[in-house]
Amino acid sequence: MPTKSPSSPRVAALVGPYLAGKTSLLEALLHHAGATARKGSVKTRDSVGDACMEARARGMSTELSIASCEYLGESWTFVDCPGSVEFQQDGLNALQVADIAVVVVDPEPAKALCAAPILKLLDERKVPHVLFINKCDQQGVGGKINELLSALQSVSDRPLVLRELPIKEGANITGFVDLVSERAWGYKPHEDAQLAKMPDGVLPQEGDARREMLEHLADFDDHLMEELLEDIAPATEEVYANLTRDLAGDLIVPVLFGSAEEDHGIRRLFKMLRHEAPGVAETAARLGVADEPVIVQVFKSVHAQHIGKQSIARIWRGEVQDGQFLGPNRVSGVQRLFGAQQKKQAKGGAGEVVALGRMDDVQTGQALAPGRLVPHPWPAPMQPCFSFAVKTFKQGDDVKLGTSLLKISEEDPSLRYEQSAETHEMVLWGQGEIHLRNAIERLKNRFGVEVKADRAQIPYKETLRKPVMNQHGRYKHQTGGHGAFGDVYIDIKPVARGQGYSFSETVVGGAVPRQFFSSVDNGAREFLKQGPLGFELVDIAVTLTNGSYHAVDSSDMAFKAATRIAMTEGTPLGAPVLLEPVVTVEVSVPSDYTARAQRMVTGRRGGQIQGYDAKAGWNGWDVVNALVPLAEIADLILELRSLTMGVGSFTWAFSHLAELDGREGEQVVKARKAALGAAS
Ligand SMILES: Nc1nc2c(ncn2[C@@H]2O[C@H](COP(=O)(O)OP(=O)(O)OP(=O)(O)O)[C@@H](O)[C@H]2O)c(=O)[nH]1
Ligand SMILES: [Mg+2]
Repeated sequence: MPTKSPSSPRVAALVGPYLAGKTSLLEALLHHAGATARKGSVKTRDSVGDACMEARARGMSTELSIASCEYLGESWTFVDCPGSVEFQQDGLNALQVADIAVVVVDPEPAKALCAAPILKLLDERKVPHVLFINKCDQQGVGGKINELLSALQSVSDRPLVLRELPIKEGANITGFVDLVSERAWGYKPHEDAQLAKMPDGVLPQEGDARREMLEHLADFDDHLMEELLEDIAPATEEVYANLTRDLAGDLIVPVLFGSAEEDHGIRRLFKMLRHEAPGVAETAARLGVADEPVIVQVFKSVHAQHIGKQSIARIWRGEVQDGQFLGPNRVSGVQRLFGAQQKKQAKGGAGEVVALGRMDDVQTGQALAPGRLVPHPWPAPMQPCFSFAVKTFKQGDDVKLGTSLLKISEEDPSLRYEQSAETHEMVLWGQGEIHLRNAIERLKNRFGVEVKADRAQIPYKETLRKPVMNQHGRYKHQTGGHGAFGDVYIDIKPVARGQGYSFSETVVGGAVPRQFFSSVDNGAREFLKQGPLGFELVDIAVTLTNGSYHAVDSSDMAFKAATRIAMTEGTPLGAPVLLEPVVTVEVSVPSDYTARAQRMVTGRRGGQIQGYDAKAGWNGWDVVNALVPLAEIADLILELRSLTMGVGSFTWAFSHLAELDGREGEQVVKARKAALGAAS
């Protein structure tokens, strides 16, 4: 092949299911490029990726790791993304700036389904991607490769195009034949593969596999199709050109294999990326990046200790200098990243990934030009599906908790927090229990805030089922000097769900002077905060019908107090009933799991299926729509994931309040009364 002129720096995101070997692959790629003197390992906790405390402690990636290196005169940045479904957000954001994704998968056919969500997402967003089947050093992998490929094909909408044919000894893989150059290579432990003679037994298979590869390419190229029909061998250049074009257009998914641990197939993968991955200009065009001479895209924010905020950005076009104004801030430091290490540089050029210092007003997802923001679409963060109420151990830590939560949710937009107006708890929302426990560890490790976590309370409410008419309330107080006197008769009536509270009066003859109407209204409102069952009372109409007053002693306070007395005595007579929030849930699962997902929903108290349908644009997936009480979705994600090999997910939204009586209702009220008793 003719040597290509060095292209601008490119970005590859390493994605794929949990523990498939992405961080190990990063290590292997960096070592192959000569960027590390010694190859580290996730096992010995000295890999370039996963350098943060939490990842090391858990033995899994919990946030993205970025490392830039040079390979054969070209610059590459790898973004190693966590595989766990609970830590997906960083990967989703990295894919918004990557030229290509390398989907690392396990060679076990039974685990192919785990790659389904990421493959769907890449197709949906049209991100060019290749598959790297890792761990091919494992015993017996050679015997499973065909089954694996068909299992993977069943979860990919795009055709998987095998680029290499494994050479096997027994059931083990010992090398490969490159299907473009048709040369055979033998693996050597921790060294580059060596050119070898093509084993005789492989030749017929090689011919078939190459033909299959060319047929896939010919589906998108008439010239190649004609050549195949006429049995003309296409020129190697033409095959490469097709591979490059089809990859850039996300028409095909080339498949390579190897072992990150043993360094098998790493050079092949790297060279494939080098020759075929699109560059920054093509990616910017694919994503519709605005036509600005200088424009960068922030895809990750970090609050590093002693350094302050850093905005990690890809430079789409132009040059970024230290000290220049970008967006609303002046850049204070341009750093090149290599895992935990940073190297200061004066500027960054198109294609590079750099950390920009002190961009305090910039958020992840923003595109920046000198001195201003540039509109650029950015996908909304994942909706949280799991929560904990968090409370500091030390009382004085509350302010620190607030600022630290802001920082960790800036770092990971799939974490959210809110001070619940209803339960007054600080609620931390995220993608699952490990995600939240990890966030809590981060609060401690990085910001020194220790919190305890509990299941968040459900914001129950209550209403009345029967009207209470003509309820009397009288407040009379005499302690020398001015007395206090208020006297009211009110009707308390339930209204339709969702209508809220209203006040009216039908007082005749000035029995209660007009100026005290609002006192009665406010007295009732105050009472609503805590009804007879201990929760907010909703959907109630209060009417002041009658009363009396005292020319001197009546006051706003006295009428308020009289109303409170009427409400306190009257509402228990109105058959109070608990109301619980019910949410609409949209469960997304592969069709094989639809029936199980439906059973999971109907197995929950009050769970009602509303219907199910094919998931738009997701061939082979369904969505199940259901109504489920909020209390019943607290751990729904845990059950759904364990039912579906981790690939099922759901979104939810508040629907309505529904009456909760019977034993469940009684238990809630009992617990509430006990809590209120303990607090008073
Ligand atoms: N046999 C074998 N094991 C491997 C290979 N690559 C990775 N592993 C092992 O697989 C496990 C997970 O490796 P990681 O590199 O952390 O996987 P990952 O995909 O980055 O994991 P997450 O980011 O947490 O999803 C570790 O125990 C590795 O030693 C390989 O090529 N062969
Ligand atoms: Mg990892």
